[in-house]
Amino acid sequence: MTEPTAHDARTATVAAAKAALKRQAIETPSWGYGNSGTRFKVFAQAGVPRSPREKLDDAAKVHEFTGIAPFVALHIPWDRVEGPDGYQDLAKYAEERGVKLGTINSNVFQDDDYKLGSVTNPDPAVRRKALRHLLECVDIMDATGSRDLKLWFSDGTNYPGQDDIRDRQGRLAEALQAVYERLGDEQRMVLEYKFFEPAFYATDVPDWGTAYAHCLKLGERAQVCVDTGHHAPGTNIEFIVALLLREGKLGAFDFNSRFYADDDLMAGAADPFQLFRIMYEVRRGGGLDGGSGIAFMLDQCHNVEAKIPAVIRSLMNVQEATAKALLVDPDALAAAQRSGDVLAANAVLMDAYNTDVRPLLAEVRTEQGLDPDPVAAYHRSGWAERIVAERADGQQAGWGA
Ligand code: PSV
Ligand code: MN
Repeated sequence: MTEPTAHDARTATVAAAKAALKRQAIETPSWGYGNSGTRFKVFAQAGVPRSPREKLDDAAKVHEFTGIAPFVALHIPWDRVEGPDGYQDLAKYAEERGVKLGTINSNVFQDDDYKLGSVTNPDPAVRRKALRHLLECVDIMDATGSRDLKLWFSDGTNYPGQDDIRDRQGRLAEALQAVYERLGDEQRMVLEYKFFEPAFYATDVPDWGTAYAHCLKLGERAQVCVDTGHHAPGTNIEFIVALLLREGKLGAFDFNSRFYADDDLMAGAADPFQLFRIMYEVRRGGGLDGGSGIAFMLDQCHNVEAKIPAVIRSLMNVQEATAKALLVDPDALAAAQRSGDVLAANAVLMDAYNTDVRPLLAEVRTEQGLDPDPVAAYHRSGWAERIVAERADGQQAGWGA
């Protein structure tokens, strides 16, 4: 038998990368299809959905052209539907269009009562109201068949002394415990952190450490959600990813890009190299293996760009970062690291990052019966023109700000 050559190793890496890329699934957010903006202005766009169903129609188109977006995340109350079977019917509607309802995102940040916080509010009546909403979200998960409940709290304080920081942690823990106890065996909660805004002095869940500490106490079905836009500039997000994966506590991603604040720009737009480094740590920690349990999701709004092509572009950016991460040669990297060859180790990563993976992804899509260029295929499809004509009347959906 002849020794395997470098060429054989490369062929095996590419084959494994293709298989992983074909398994990849990324949820798209219902709110990414609706109108959105900054606190200064929400710009309306022609053809924007007027209902949760129309958002699903758009999401289904995205999946049709990319093949990697089979789930759609809902945000309650932005996607509230009425009637005893409202959510079951919505789930059925989604399935008829080739997608499924995914993560249920709770919203305890857009009600006057929450001015001083939701689950950490000093007023027990407000805390009860917030908890009722979170439990209602689990009822909705039962109806939709969703696995994950996403929890993000805008809670925090603006001024030193405004409230007792320590007590607020206790109130938070109490609410999380109540939600955790309500979850079904197959359901999970993913706790998202964000270090600033709308509270600017002290945020109650500011970082991965706080989220991790709460999740650890709760148990296995409580996991941390990393929103890539929620860190201070310069934060090494891939380190957080590596650590959480190692501890079995990385439950979900909200992908987006951050230039200055929060999360409204396309994933991979601001810093594709950072996205690659994150995806490499995901791969290294087994997060790309089937059954890893990580919910990969976009959390973006498209304020000035066309929404559906922007969602498609974002998915392609995540896909490209993933493909590059999959091309890292683990044996060469490990050998360089073991021998302390700093430059060689760095070169292994950079070689993968600098590979043009677009031909590989075009091949993957062709093998899956998709158009190799999803954006062009979308533009050719006539969907954009159709929704502008059909959705001329009525109230466009927005994110409610
Ligand atoms: C908060 O900034 C956040 O990232 C949370 O995930 C919210 O639910 C989402 O944005 C709304 O877009
Ligand atoms: Mn988020």
